Amino acid sequence: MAQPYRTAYHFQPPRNWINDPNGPMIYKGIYHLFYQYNPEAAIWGNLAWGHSTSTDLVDWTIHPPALIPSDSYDINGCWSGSVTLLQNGTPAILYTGCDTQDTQLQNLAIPKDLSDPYLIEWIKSDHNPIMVPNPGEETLFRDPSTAWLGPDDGIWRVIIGNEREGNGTAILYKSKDFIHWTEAERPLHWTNETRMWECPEIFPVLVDGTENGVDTKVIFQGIKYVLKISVAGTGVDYYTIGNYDHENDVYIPDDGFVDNIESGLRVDYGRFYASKSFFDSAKTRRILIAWVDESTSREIDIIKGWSGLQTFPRKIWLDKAGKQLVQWPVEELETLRKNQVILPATTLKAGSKSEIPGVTGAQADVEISFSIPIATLEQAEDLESSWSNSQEICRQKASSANSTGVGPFGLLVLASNTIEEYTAVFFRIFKKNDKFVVLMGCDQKRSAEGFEYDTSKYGAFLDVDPVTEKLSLRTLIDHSIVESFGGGGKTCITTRAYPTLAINDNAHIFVFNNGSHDVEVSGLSAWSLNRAQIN
Ligand code: DQQ
Repeated sequence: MAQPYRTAYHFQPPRNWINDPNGPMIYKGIYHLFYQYNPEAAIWGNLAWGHSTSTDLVDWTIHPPALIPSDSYDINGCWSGSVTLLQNGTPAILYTGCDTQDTQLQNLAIPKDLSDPYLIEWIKSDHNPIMVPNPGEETLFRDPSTAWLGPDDGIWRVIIGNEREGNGTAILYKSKDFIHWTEAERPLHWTNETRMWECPEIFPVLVDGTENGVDTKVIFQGIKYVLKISVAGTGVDYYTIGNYDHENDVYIPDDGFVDNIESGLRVDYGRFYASKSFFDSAKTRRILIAWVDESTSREIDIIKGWSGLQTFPRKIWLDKAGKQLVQWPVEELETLRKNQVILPATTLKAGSKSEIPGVTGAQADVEISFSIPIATLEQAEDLESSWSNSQEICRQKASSANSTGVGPFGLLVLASNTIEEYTAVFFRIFKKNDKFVVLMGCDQKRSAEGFEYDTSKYGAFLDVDPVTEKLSLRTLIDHSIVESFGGGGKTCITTRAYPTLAINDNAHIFVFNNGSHDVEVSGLSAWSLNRAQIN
């Protein structure tokens, strides 16, 4: 069967279902990616830890699953978890197992042979389960994080996703030996703004203005912390930036950061969930990977025989202003680039569209930047005070033609020859109290000609001042996934698209301006991308 939606450089196994990334790490120079995997079907169930390794985060070798349901404490599924590198460098997996009653239990596994850099075989601890839920929380107790050591006491800490009395909670457990764990007096953090937290993570970030990452284990001055949570049932990963009070073992978000789905910061404003990060000691960076699910139906997944992708790995760091994370595809992606197309700076007329020629539109990497003259900015529409929610503005205003204002302008990707089909990634500029507000969006209304698989419109504000800065956009296109990075990675939107015309060689990329004012394209580079080796 033709498989136009399989990806060329986004990780996916040859067949079957995948979801959350689990326990990514680097060990003896080899990157390991585990993931929720159903070895038997293209639907969720029978969950094992699929396992792949790579030397460059681009090409991947698929190994047998590292964990499969086998014992009373995980017979109904080996669910999500994380890897911790113990003091002697031994990787230890903490994961959630489901028993026959679907009670969620935390378990430990370690490699059988530490001299094997591929860590093919894993042994489950005889002590399993090593953490059991409190009464009433049997199905609200999952996804252990990477553990970290207290600075003075040599005691391990780990957080587990939980809902307590209706509140999203990261419960804290402590252990001296990584085997015997007890629940701490208080959770690391909780909120009454959301329900169940899945896949919680806390990790340090530097405030020195560099893009370097730090090990989860390292604790010293000059560090801030990020708490990332995935809110069950919402498909949203969001995060706050704050401090970690080591004396009381609690996390405190900085002023202005909210544990709130409506107005909190999202890791990505599109289709993106259960992200997990790790410290890459080989390149002193922190890398984040997330699950991007299908937006087609279960029936279609079964027919095509697979479901789910992982994002391309992203480097993440704290923005200089300390107000948000910045994300950027790891530099190794650039080894796939070929046939660079550079277009000179040009005026993009109101109402115009022009093709970026010479690029394989189904497998591409595009970097474009715009500059908007101040006289044009002055023409921007006013941002109505009722429009505080960027997703809502995007739903209302989207990327349609004949707009009155500055934008939408940007890229039409996975576009058919005559543009009846396309996915629009765009900017729109609004005026608010003498300042300008930039909205970044992705509009899928026309992504699949003849079908209504997914007509979502995603949107988010981008913290860039168009008076003093260029508006940059980088978009990765890979057959059925589009990952976009605005403002150098300050706002990210990932989407899935299932074109019926813009398939393989029939996929095109256009630059467009549907606003009523001209804008300047100040730079454009695009590359065709080679296929990664994923087998
Ligand atoms: N997926 C896993 C759970 C986790 C959820 C099960 C998040 O451990 O809470 O496949 O997508």
